[in-house]
Amino acid sequence: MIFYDCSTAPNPRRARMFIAEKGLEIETRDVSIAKGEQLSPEFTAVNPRATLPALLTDDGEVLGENLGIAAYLEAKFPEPPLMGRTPLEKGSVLMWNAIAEFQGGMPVAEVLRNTNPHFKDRAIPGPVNHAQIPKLAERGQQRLADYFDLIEERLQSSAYLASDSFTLADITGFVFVDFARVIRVRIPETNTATLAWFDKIKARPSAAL
Ligand SMILES: N[C@@H](CCC(=O)N[C@@H](CS)C(=O)NCC(=O)O)C(=O)O
Repeated sequence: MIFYDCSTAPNPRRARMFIAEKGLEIETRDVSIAKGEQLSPEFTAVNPRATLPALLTDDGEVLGENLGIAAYLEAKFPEPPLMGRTPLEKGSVLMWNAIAEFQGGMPVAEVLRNTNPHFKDRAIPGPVNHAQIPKLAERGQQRLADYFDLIEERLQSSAYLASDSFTLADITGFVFVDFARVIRVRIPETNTATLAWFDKIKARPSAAL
């Protein structure tokens, strides 16, 4: 297998953490988004969708979405389970993973990619260029505030996002909460359950990679 990573970006970090939590060592190639290498002919020959992470599997196929990569590795290396043990847990992991991605990660991306000049005409990742829409940044700030309320309520009664143990949903949640620093947003000081959850995950060796 070959893991295509980018050390500075949040989505590849999710896969990097998942691989580390599984205790796997996979040959890794770093693709620099800052240098635009994801759009190079060399990388689009690997992943035509021009996004990271990507995983070249043992079957010679390329998986280019976090959820696809995680599902593949979970099926191939079931221990430790990171996508739920029971039917209910499996459903809950995918539900909270989607919430963390679309209600947590997406608002951060909406703010960053629609305001930062570095992302001019690159408001959406992928091979096609898209213009920035600054109004989306305002909406993103509000959505992120709502998301912090939502996970605080959940974490007041649950040790982790999807269940009582650490899962893929916590990796996604942690990575995007941490990445919100790029738009100068932090966990509100009053959200004590979220702060405790964040510190607990930050202490895991996989979070330092
Ligand atoms: N839903 C995808 C998102 C992948 C994604 O958007 N990755 C970003 C890095 S965080 C990217 O490849 N950006 C390339 C670009 O900005 O051109 C996944 O989970 O893998």
